Amino acid sequence: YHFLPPANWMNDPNGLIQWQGKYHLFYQYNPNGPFHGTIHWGHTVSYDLVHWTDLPIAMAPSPGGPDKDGCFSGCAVNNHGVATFMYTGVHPETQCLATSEDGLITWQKHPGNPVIAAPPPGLDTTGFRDPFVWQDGGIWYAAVGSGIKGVGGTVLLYQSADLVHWDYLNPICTGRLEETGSMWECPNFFPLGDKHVLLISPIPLRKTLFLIGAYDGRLFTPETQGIIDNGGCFYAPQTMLDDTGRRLMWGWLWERSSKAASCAAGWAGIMSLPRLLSILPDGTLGQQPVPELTALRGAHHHYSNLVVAPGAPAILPDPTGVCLEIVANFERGDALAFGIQVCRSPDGEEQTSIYFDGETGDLVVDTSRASTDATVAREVRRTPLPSDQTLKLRIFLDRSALEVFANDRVCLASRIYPTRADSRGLALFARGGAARLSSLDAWEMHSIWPVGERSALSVTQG
Ligand code: DQQ
Repeated sequence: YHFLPPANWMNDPNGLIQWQGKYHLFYQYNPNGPFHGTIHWGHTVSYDLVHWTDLPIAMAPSPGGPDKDGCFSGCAVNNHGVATFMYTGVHPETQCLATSEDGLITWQKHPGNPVIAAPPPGLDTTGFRDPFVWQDGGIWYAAVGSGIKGVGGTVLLYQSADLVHWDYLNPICTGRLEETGSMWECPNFFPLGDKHVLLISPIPLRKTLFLIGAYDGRLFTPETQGIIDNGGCFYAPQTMLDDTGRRLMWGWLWERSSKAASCAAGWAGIMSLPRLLSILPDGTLGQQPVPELTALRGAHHHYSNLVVAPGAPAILPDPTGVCLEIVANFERGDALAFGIQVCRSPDGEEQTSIYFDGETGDLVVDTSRASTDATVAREVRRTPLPSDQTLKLRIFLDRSALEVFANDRVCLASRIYPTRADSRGLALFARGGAARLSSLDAWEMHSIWPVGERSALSVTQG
């Protein structure tokens, strides 16, 4: 029930926009294989943020053009009724425009491309890509991902009256090389509540950060900072403001298996579920799955008021499966750690553990026993979870994609690759004392694809 293309390679979400009511999701796509290369923009559309319809490829590299070696990441805006992409051409990195006049299906490259031909003169940059554009007071602004050699990642601010002619203003914000890396990919910059938020995907961190702070129209001063998702596979997110004023975010869930495994499967990369962003009372970033996803709930199973004793995990008779949503409310009691295992084989040889570690105060996803395949990533990932005595887990298991939300604030996304056909069970466990499960609701999830379509995918990995 996660979006992915019918075949081949996908990476970053691009060009998110709601257009005449429908949500359009474009994405970095290689139609020539399940590996990064010959980057096009794939395209899919949804009425409800849940079900997606594949549309033809939106953009391909133009031989001889500034994007001849790839149409890299960028965004979409509504320019007085004209749908417009701003994106990066590579070798060298430049910023380009494309527009559509047929409802976002076909795209015409701007004859004046590139519209920004080089980074600002005098700046020794480590990269120059992934424009994120917004309008304020009738003026267009673009934030372009970059870095200054020897200094750190940065976001360069430009302004324009018409999206075609751009003036460089200044770096909005610059990080320290030792802390936040040398190059900030895929910036997103937007107001949220009474703050501004900057999302960055820094090289070489292989994770995405949020910075929350104040913006004076030229400079952004961060006040708080954190990791958006420390699960180890969530990268290059993009956000959009929808017609109801919600700030929605999708990220790329990259593979944690080998290139050979992707080639054998014929595809690589999954889009995260759409997440709703907010500023929490303590000033950090809140993330929740969008409410629309409840439309996928099928057969329902319910448990309440169970004591989870320390020792051997308590196996739940139902449901079993690999496409589930689970909402579990726990009270900690005197347990040191407590949570749920998913994709558990009856003998426990394969299992993925999701739990609260009361000793460190972390939400943990432990995939170290998720698979007997030694070629896939298997590890313990954690994120701080400010908690009183209660834990609300909201788990979206979708074959190899696992997204765990806790207490409506943090999320860990993982990729898991169980090998056994019977790794389908659920179990509850506690360590060091007993916890209490106040309630658990689990749903077998519907597919988002019409019956009979995309059946080729279901017989391969994931
Ligand atoms: N992916 C794109 C770049 C971006 C990177 C290339 C982030 O534009 O910087 O496919 O994953």
